[in-house]
Amino acid sequence: MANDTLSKLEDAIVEMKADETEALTKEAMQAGVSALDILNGGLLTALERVGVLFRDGDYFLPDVLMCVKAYKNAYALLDSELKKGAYKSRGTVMLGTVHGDIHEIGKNILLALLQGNGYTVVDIGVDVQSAVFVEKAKEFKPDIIGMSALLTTSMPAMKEVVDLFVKDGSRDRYKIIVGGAPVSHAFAKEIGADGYGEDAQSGVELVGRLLAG
Ligand code: B12
Repeated sequence: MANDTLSKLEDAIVEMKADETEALTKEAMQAGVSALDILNGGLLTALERVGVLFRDGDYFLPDVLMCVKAYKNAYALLDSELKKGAYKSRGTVMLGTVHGDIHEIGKNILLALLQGNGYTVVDIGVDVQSAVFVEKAKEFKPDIIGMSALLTTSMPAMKEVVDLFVKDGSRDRYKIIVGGAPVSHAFAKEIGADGYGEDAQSGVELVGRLLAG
């Protein structure tokens, strides 16, 4: 029954039925499915399918935007659940999507899970100029800085940010982590980042490990 609702929800996102996703999400929540399971088993699986349709030329950008709208209607109901957790800040994480890149869904999921796990999160947005990461770090004094990139063309900006911290002399004050579909462990190492998370849950675990020293 719950699985059936999740697969209907997945289909509704892929089929751009924004008006149906809210009701289906509520239905799954009422059936006792956790927000994280709805996210992983309905919303993210839908976006994966949308990605394949887009890559194969079956969907165009306006279609993807309609799917994202349908996704957002569902996600809005899960957001506050994902952020619920014991509060007493375990540390501050600053997150941003690098310059040239406006993809924000992954960053926002990581943000919600980090908040739900008791971290204070500062979101500096998308398409963030490299120098702005350094400026904002001085302002917010995070323990960890997380960068997201979804485009192979925006990945070099991650190295630019790390290099700017080195040039500024403040590299050792922060742990820097990276993520996003095209990013990898090897890339993180190559650019001098302190870690890579392949999904939001691994990101939360990575933050925990880095803060534990
Ligand atoms: C939705 C989407 C869009 C939306 C974005 C809406 C928004 N508000 O974010 C719109 C329509 C705007 C868009 C635009 C474009 N897109 Co687009 N988009 C996608 C799509 C379908 C889904 C991305 C997504 O949100 N995935 C779901 C999230 C949850 O996954 P995620 O971001 O990877 O995040 C997870 C992990 O990676 C990790 N994570 C992410 N960040 C971080 C950070 C840290 C620190 C850590 C630890 C972990 C972590 O945790 C997350 C949760 O598990 C992908 C295809 C795909 N399947 O990936 C294409 C895709 C990323 N887009 C692509 C392209 C080419 C574009 C455009 C250039 C298209 C165009 N011709 O204009 C533009 C670029 C605009 C720009 N300058 O950024 C390509 C990229 C190809 C490449 N390798 O470079 C893809 C792969 C599609 C494809 N198959 O060709 N896009």
